[in-house]
Amino acid sequence: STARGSGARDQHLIVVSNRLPVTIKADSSVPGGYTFSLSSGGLVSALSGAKKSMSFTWIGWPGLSVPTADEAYIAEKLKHDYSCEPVWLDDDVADAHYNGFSNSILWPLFHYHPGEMEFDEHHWLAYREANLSFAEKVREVVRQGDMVWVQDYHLMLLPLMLRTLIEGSSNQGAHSQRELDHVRHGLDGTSFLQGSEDLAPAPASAKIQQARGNGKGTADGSSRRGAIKIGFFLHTPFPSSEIYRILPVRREILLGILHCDLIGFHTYDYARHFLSACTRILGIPTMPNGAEFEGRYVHVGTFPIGIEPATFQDGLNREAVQQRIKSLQRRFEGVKIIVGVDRLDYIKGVPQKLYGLEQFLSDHPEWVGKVVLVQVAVPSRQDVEEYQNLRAIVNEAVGRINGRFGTVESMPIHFLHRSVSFDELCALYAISDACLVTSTRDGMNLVSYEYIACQESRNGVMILSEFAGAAQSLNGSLIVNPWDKFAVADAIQEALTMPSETRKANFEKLSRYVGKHTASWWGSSFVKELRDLKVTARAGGDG
Ligand code: GDG
Repeated sequence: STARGSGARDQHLIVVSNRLPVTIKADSSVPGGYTFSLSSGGLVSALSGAKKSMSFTWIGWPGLSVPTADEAYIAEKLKHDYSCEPVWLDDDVADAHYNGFSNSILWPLFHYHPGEMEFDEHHWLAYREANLSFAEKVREVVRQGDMVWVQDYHLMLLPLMLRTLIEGSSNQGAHSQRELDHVRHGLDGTSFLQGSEDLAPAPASAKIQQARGNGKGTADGSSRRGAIKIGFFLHTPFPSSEIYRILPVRREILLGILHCDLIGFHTYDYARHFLSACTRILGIPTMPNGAEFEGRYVHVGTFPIGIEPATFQDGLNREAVQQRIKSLQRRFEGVKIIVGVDRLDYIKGVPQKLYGLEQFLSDHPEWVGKVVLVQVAVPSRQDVEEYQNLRAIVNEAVGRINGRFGTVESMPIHFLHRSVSFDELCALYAISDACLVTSTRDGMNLVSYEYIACQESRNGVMILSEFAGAAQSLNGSLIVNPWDKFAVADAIQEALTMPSETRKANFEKLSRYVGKHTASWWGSSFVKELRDLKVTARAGGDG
């Protein structure tokens, strides 16, 4: 197990993400009543590298609610088998935190969809409450000298809460009323949340009530300062400050992460947007690599995430996948294949992709019947209204284009509104002549990396939106503006007719990049930078 041993204290890493990397399912046929399986994903593989060199604990929401009587059993299994610690959230808090504030406010805004943003004070209160539950779990687990690495937009208040709960108080059991008020009210004490007492009933948990009752004003503001290092990584874009400042709680969210020692983004642009938001909204001094905040230097850096290409190469080497590749090749003989793999999310620009294909087929009727788009559209966040609307738009476009260009023998679009197995995904990537990513905004976009990892023998063409973070790194792709359907159509034509020497030269550049900038490289470079940072002690400040 990678859990903290009782022997010599090595560096210990605590990773905090909204979801634990373990899928738990109720199953009455197994002893204990639940099955557990490790999820696959970028973060899991990114940390597998770090796991070897340090002990770690992973804190997150287990993704389900269970009868209270079962919580201890699940927690024990998670801790023992996966070094995980669950944060239990009430269903309504979990829903308002995840579907509400995270996915209906921060997600659209960070992806330049302010029109989709629905600000709701109840969601904001739930966001704070969920962040506080995470903070209390970290406080239980953390020890002096540990590093805490917070992941993503669901937990942007956590760094502030950790400093307050863990370092701001001399007594771990009780924190000052004033500090709690900071968390409950506007975090900077000046926002509209001053009046939050009067809002619709806050989903206040027993934990918060208890914490409020316990507040004895015991902080001395000094003894535990610098006790832990805190890092934060944002997996989405950070938008231009002109968009960001729409957020009613813009100050609170910035202050939330400014309590970190290191803040990471996928690209230099996102880091720059964050820093200029700090200057314009909070008026704090910034430099290209960080900001000064309350006597502490907050380092800001770019850490482009990647994949583990070996996982895909291993996939392709499996006999079952080779068989599947052969059978798909027979099925699509004489036909060029374009692949698309996206969560069905409005940021992925699936309608734009379809309009681009439609334009291509209408510009180049000679290709009708000779090219197909295989689009995997994984259902996502179906509890959020915008996602339901998107589904209707996409269904309509697929129907229209297939109706317009389809023949008795073939349809231009093979649309799968579901997920496919990892083996099927590898096979699909491998047989495709091009991959089309038309995100209107995307923090990075790992699908483009995965396609390249599967193109050793075919050297297919990567057509990539200029609005995906990956466009900054994947030199050798055809970069397009997805809003320009003529440009998308031209890129498809260029991809399908590109000479093999050009494809090979592009592939080699791309493959070198993907092979070097892996997920574990990302994870270890962030952790290393956090570990090596010299923390300048905060001035006595507000203690
Ligand atoms: C967020 C940011 C950033 C998809 N369909 C199937 C399937 N997938 C897998 C892909 C890929 C992953 O899901 C999607 O990753 P992306 O990076 O493309 O996009 P998001 O989910 O939006 O991720 C993004 C990322 O965080 C990391 O920081 O790059 O910008 O939005 O791995 O393979 N996997 C399987 N079947 C499917 O049907 N097995």
